[in-house]
Amino acid sequence: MGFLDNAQEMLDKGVSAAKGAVSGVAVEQQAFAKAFVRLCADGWGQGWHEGNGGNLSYRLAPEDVASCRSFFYDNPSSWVPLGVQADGLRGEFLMVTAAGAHLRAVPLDPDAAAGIVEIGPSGDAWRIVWGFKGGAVPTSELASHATVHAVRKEVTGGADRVLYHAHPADVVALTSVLPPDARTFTRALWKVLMESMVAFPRGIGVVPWTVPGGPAVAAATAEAMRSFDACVWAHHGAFCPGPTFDAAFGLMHALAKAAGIYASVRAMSGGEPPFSIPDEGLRGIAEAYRLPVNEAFLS
Ligand code: 2HA
Ligand code: ZN
Repeated sequence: MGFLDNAQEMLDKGVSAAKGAVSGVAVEQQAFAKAFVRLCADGWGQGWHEGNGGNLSYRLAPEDVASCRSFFYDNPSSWVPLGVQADGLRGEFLMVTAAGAHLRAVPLDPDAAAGIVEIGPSGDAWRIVWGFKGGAVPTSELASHATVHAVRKEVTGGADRVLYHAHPADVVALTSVLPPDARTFTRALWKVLMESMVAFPRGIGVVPWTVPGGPAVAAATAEAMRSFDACVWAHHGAFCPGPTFDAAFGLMHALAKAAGIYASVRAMSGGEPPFSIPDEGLRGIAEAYRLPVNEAFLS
């Protein structure tokens, strides 16, 4: 065997050793879990997560499942009914925050304040395969997360993996001023801040007041998420999806900022903004940035 053959063999061995090492990285140290934790810390920093407010989920990619599987519990929990039918999620794995967990605690104890559930082969049940230490269970909004993940997986061809629920104060405040109507809400935000159109060109859906946690809010949110970029729950908060944690967080941030600007303009002027981006200006932004704009909301 010549020197080069030997070098190649050593290289191959090195590569397979490195692959082995990657599959041995603890769940908390894997890239998706670190990004999950970072979003929780960032959301807390924004003031969007009073007490146990808000929750987060991530649909694991096949490579994430492969690199986590050796850390999954030998004996997963028993199957628990999801309360909704999420056919598109059969056999998928979701990392989600725990019910009652404070998002600020996720960076301290990711395997107690969050965990991974497997969705059963019938799409109507879940079981814990990692995390949720100390008797924790998934977020009370798991039904909404699962239903919306199934819809976003379908409408984005599998691209969307993150779903973020937060309680930004100005977004919630707006739902006590504007009617629970997607067109009114979207146009109000588009017209006071140029970036709004760029961040949510398809618009913001609004679910009128509904008791959270059950199948009714899950169905209404999933319906809104079929066509809109994000969804607001009246007198409660917002749901933002995305292909990455940064995208979902950025969308929530843009929505919160636009709502804050609209709220301060109304406070300053005592009513509807006296000056704002005209309808032809909205169309101009959509054209300049080639945005998949919701034409029905342009005028
Ligand atoms: O997890 O935000 O909607 C607490 C909530 C419920
Ligand atoms: Zn909430």
